Amino acid sequence: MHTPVRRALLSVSDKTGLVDFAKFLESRGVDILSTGGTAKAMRDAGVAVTDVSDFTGFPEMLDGRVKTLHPKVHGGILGIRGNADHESAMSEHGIAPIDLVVVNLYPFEETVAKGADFDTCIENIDIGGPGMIRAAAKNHAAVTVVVDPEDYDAVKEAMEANDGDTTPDLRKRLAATAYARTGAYDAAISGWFARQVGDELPRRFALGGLRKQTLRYGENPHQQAAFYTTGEARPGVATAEQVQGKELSYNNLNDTDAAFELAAEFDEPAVAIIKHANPCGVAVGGSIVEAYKRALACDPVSAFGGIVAINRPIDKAAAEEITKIFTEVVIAPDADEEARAVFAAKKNLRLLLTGGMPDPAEEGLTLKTLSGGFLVQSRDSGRVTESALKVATQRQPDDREMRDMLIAFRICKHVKSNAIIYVKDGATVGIGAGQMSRVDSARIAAAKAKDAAEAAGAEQPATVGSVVASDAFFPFADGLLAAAEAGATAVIQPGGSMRDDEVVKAADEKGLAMVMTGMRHFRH
Ligand code: 93A
Repeated sequence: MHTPVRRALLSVSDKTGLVDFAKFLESRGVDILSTGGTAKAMRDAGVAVTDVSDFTGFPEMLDGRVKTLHPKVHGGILGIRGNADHESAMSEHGIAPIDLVVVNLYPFEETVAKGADFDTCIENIDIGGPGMIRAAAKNHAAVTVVVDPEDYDAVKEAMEANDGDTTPDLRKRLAATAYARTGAYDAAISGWFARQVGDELPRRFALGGLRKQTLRYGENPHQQAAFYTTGEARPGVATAEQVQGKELSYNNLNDTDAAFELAAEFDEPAVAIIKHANPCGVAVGGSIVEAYKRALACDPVSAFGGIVAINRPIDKAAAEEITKIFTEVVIAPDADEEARAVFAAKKNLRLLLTGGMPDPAEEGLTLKTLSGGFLVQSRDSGRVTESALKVATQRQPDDREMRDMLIAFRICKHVKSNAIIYVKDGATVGIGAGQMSRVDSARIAAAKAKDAAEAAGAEQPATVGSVVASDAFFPFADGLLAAAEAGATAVIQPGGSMRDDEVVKAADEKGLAMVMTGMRHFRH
């Protein structure tokens, strides 16, 4: 059935592209209905508009809370075309069909993000808009619904190509977009309400996202993938500006996020180099170029093709050092002109600038899917301070050991379990990640340190005289003994194993200092 668009209702908060689109509709002889601010914007541009209040014979009222909530609007959208009963009811009640609904919603998410007060947030909950969007999408057989200005062109093209009509396929695609929008909108409202009463994990958990980017593929080329943003304002991969370089891949995004969140853990200048979502080198303190060199020295073989995150603006010296080896992505809050010029010579290197660092202690949720559902937990913002540590051994750690242990334990949080981290003078010197047994992680970290020492022509591995952190307790003494053998002098671990006594005894026998954090940092 040919159903050209004859009447459209436009009611938009985001007025991007509105006037152009309205002029197009007018040029095709479409009657335009509209609400207060939207009508004014079009009239100011010389477009002829009928106010919805004239169409319904009912004024906008209650401070705009009731504008379009009227049977003449909803009947005009929902009535089934070609259905004799619907058509006779519509004509009996003077309801004219509405064929195109262009609505975008009160900016609830932006209002919350701006830190508006409770009442302002409440007033920004759009009721009439979602009602019209959902009605139009339901009646997509005859009605076209547009919720994003970026879809105006698709509607325009379809109407031009189809003598004023749109196509069923386009209407279905726009209906899918419409329900995704109202779903995400309600998810934002629901999450906000739950947070008002401290209920971050409510019985019903809604989630919404906006596709930021369609990715070439997922973790592997045979998987499809896209990057969705939730609108959270946290500085990071979702909000960063990509200054140069090829498009980011799925794995790039995942690794870059891991790298940046790790660099954000430290107040002092810090550099993290990431491969496959695990760090292969982290260094804290000094200038960023020094920190980069020390992070790189931990495992220069793995760092090739890695992701570098820095918690300070990048200068020329650091940029020159970073570009000496192949690096996939660099992420930092900023880069000065000279540093940008150095990176610009490496066309493929992706440079992401975030404008700031996220607060590592900020509350928030993380999510993981599994078959048939998803797991939600609060972000691991746990931190141990020196005063919370309990020394379990006869020997007390010295100041240098204490500083390095705290750095090592903080890094643990960002390493796949089982994690064993050796740190010396603020830099990792051995990282064991993702092993099924803790003792293997301890051995792998030490073996990698040995390899790095041999490659650098050093007399002994850098683990000699280091400290070691374990993300969870040592279930047996073997992991600790492996660390002692590698030359570690102090150990930081949560404690709490059935065999803590055995582990403490082994540490005492080896003359190690060991502290218990009482906090675990699993990451699976
Ligand atoms: O307060 S509402 O929920 N009540 C309504 O009846 C209603 N109808 C449309 N908000 C309503 N709208 C929204 O007004 C639209 O979704 C749109 O975001 C906004 C456009 O208002 P104006 O045309 O005055 O700028």
